[in-house]
Amino acid sequence: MTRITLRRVRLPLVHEFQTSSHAKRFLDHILVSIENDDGAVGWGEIASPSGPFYAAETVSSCWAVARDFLAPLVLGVSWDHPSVLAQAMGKIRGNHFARSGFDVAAWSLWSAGRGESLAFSLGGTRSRVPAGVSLGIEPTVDALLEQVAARVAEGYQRVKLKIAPGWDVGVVRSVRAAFPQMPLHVDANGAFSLSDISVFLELDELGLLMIEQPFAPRDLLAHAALQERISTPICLDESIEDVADLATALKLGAGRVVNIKVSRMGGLTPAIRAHDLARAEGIPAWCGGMHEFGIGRAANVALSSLPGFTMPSDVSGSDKYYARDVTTAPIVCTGGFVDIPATPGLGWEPDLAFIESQTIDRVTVA
Ligand code: OSB
Ligand code: MG
Repeated sequence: MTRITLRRVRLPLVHEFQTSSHAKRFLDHILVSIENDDGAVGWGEIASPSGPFYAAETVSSCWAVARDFLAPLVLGVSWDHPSVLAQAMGKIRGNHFARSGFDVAAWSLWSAGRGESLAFSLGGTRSRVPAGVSLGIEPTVDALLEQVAARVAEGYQRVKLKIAPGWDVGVVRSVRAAFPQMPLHVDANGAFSLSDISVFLELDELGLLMIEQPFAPRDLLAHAALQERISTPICLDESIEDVADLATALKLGAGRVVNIKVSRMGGLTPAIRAHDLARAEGIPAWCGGMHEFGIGRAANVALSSLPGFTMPSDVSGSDKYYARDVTTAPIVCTGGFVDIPATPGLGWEPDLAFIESQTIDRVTVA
């Protein structure tokens, strides 16, 4: 590598997104571009939330770690496969969102250099990804029902609802009543505890595909205890930061489905390992998202082409979040599917002029 550029890019959200912890109107993500000795450039995205509410990282912490530790490390490693770079980055503890941006950039560069699509390079077997959509907490149940109706009309194959204490069984029951057959699941982002077990016993009656991350990320025993009491599969998200976490969770019976996120795992390389373990253990997997801009979203689409992703992934079209995305063409969801590009590399081209116009901070490390 000869040069690495980090750009902090701000895009407005078309619809405010509210979770159990916070509300967002715009997002700042960090785009990572790495340039090799031949002048070829690979792009990745650090899609950390701005605050430390989903994971410990923030955009600012990612910026500092990327500039001061990851970029110098990556410049000093010679690698012939992205997994070699991932191994070298393993020297840096945690900071998975930051690492992920570099890992995706390496995979983009490598697959493009071989003339292969990113999905093919990763071992993907699918030509299109079934798309699910994630809906935040709305001011009213009616507003949520409107959102669900709009997404179902667009063809999304399953709907996930964010829940939080007070916005739980009642809301989910209303959505279920209006859409009796729709594949539906809920995501608590760890906002409950075992003392709320009655909420989950009631949710267990609503025919949900899964209940995502009911309890605090590190509390695998609480998830195992709940899974013993309910028949709806528990899906872990925040709990699974590496493959060892997944192995431990499965051994404990803490869940029966796994959401594999490129960002949370620290990149495509560890995400593939988690996929391989889930598949070997017969655990259904799907690819989660972090409201990625087009570059991170393209990586999610490519990952979702692996055979173990047997459930719809959170790979909405760009238009669900952004009026204009950072790629020259947006990622589109048609009839409930996102097509996997066959063109070499990431499959969507960064729109450099637009990216520059939205850049609020930039640094080059050489
Ligand atoms: O828990 O899956 C989550 C977004 C930010 C933080 C946490 C989560 C999410 C999503 C986004 O659900 C889904 C998407 O990117 O489409
Ligand atoms: Mg989640």
